Amino acid sequence: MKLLITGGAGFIGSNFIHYILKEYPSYRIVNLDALTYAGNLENLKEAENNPKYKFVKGNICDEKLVNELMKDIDIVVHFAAESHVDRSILNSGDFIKTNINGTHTLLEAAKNTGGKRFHHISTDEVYGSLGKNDPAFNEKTPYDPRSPYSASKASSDHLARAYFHTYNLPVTISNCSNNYGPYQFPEKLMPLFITNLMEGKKVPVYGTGENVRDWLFVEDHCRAIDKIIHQGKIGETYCVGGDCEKTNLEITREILKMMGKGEEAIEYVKDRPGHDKRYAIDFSKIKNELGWEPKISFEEGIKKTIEWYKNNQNWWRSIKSGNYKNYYKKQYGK
Ligand code: NAD
Ligand code: TDX
Repeated sequence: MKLLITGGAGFIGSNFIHYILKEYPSYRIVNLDALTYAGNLENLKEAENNPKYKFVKGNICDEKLVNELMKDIDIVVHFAAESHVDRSILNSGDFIKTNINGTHTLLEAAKNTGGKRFHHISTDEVYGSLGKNDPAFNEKTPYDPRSPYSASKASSDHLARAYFHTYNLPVTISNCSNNYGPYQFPEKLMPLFITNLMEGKKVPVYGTGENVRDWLFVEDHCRAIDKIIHQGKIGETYCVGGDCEKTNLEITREILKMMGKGEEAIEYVKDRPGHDKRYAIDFSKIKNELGWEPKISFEEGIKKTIEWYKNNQNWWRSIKSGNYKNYYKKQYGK
């Protein structure tokens, strides 16, 4: 089995590559990543010398490159995206290019090279924002994206589904809730707060901190994707979640407690424009049909995550200082 993994130098993609190399040592992996600000080859140091793993620096919008790579693979697992909501609010151009045009380029290439198996990684944010007592999102929830990021991901989901219906492309889609764990770029809530506290800085809570997210440890997400690419039904969508709804303040206080800090480390800042109130996922479909459910409790996951950031200070300090961008040059001489 040969996998084309897009965006494998990012947070979830790199965790997935480590997962596959460990669980399926006979599989071959090609990692296509443009190394945007979010791509970091240091995430893949341990894979670099594995003969089953190959890195290709390139853009998923590059039709020629994508067509060439697609010829020789069995399945695409498509992670590459612009992924940060706040950046999409400041400047959405790259979100449209990568998340919509990039996904379209990959789908076209998969169609034109004999109909390659295609798994599209998406987010719960396409379903919009829930009220306090609304039932959790499921696969039938109507789309209602509310940020440029979620609108671009919603478009890519529609394209993926359209390629299944129109061209019989063997597509599956997963819509997952907030991930956390090792290698997450320190712009997202958990790694930003953990690393700020290690640097003696405050943590910026947006608004009143009452927004709710459903948290899933990244390794559990990798296991869900494993189930879907091996046993998932073609044409289907699977919602993946952590059964772990928490307000941002609850998360913040848990991190403060575990890091021996008090409330004075919180700085309440201006709210995110259009800030979605609550996300929650009903994952009964993947549980009943594929036997997946999260294994790692929040207590265990957050402990592992904080430990990882404590033990890998070079990793995040080199990101915060900007030095991580030299790694590619050092390794590949370009
Ligand atoms: P990330 O921002 O950490 O990584 C994205 C990766 O994609 C980077 O390595 C980047 O270099 C690469 N990339 C960006 N544009 C590219 C392009 N045009 N061509 C090639 N490579 C490009 O993102 P992440 O958090 O790992 O998210 C991965 C996927 O999972 C995304 O599709 C995201 O929408 C989805 N998702 C994320 C979460 C979450 O909590 N992080 C939850 C649900 C779904
Ligand atoms: O500094 C901060 N302060 C703060 O209060 C940051 C960065 C975030 N927040 C809040 C905003 C959200 O309510 O914390 C919550 C989580 O924020 P992010 O980490 O930016 O994640 P979110 O916007 O929920 O989106 C994430 O989950 C779904 C990923 O970034 C997306 O890629 C994924 O699709």
